Amino acid sequence: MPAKNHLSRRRFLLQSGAFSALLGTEIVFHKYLPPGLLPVALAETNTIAGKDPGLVVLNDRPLNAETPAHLLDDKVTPASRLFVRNNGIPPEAPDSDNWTLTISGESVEQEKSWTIQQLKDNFKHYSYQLTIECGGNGRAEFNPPAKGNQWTTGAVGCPKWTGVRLKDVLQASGIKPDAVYIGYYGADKHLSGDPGKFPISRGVPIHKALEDEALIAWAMNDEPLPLLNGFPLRLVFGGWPASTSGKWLQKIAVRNQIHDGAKMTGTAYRVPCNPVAPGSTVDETQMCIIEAMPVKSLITFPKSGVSQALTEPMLVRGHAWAGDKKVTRMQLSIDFGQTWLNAPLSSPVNKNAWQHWQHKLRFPKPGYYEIWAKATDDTGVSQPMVLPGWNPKGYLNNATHRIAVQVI
Ligand SMILES: Nc1nc2c(c(=O)[nH]1)N[C@H]1C(S)=C(S)[C@@H](COP(=O)(O)O)O[C@H]1N2
Ligand SMILES: [Mo]
Repeated sequence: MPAKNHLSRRRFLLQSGAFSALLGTEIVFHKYLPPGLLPVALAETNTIAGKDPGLVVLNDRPLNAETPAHLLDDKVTPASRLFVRNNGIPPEAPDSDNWTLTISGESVEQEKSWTIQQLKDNFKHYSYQLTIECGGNGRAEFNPPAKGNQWTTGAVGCPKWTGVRLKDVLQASGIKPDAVYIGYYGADKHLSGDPGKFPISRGVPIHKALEDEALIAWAMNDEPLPLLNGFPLRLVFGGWPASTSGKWLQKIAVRNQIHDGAKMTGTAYRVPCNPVAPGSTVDETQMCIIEAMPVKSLITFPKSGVSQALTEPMLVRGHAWAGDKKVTRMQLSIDFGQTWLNAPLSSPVNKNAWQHWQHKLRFPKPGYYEIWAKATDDTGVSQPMVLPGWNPKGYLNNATHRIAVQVI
């Protein structure tokens, strides 16, 4: 359902006079506020439990909210600043003590269920910082437009996750040699209310599932997962479309074929195998499943629109990531891409973690500038300056991030 519903609910609150309470202060000229007009302060904030008020709600049923770039400045994304992407209705109050994870499917020797305590007791714990990014991050810029949440740049984050290795748990159930894929099932409900339907059930090829960094996680930044991010248990596959990182995880099926759950088929999370003209209709047989995400970066400091004194150098910083690869070069431009400066770049703390870069910039004279940021991965592939290949669902937009600067 579109975001306007969300707004109309807020308008209702306004009519009932509750807005002053939400703002925490009196709206002095309340009687002159045109009916239906949202106080700016409220339009710019949200009231999602446990989330930073700066997250921007794109849809309220299901809930989808993204994080403005300047709120992603932390090296380790705080739970309060990790985006939320829901396809269905999350479980209301999951009972973590009695939660079970079942490993099943045609390619395991033996179906097995584990409580979270059993997972904690039977397997070694690992913590990794893993970047998760929605495959549709950046969708808003595609033209012709693609349906779906109009993510700008904020459906990405890199918290520290703790749990057990998926491979250890799979091996304890015995994986048959014909295993090719895993598929997850979560406890969220389909929007239709039909209990027979899953809102989403995706997965990854077995080689990704068996990597050291593929986790069944119960913690984010040493705290239990936030409910909206999958409490009490979720999968985390860093560097791949975050749609593979199943939340409210109840079951993993080890498959002897490519998993065919909800949103694995048709055009969902697929792009044309070969480039197509914008607006084309693409035959399903010509669509390929998205695997590792492409190289990308964000400027997280300063905030776009900042004023900068000409006499001072300006500190600019952010993160860069490249799916399963490493970022090897980070470049900045203040002249719309005519010339580029190399910015020092850190190594990732572990595979699939984003890297950090920073640089001090000087400007030749007062006026309007844009800072463009471009990352290059270890195979020499760089971010495109404008939009990458158009695709029907608007996935994989890794165009350079730009911010505006006023030099005075
Ligand atoms: N069970 C379940 N898992 C899910 C989803 C969902 O709707 N239900 N959404 C997926 C998608 S599309 C994304 S981008 C990520 C978002 O993770 P986050 O909400 O923790 O940021 O979760 C994935 N896992
Ligand atoms: Mo997603």
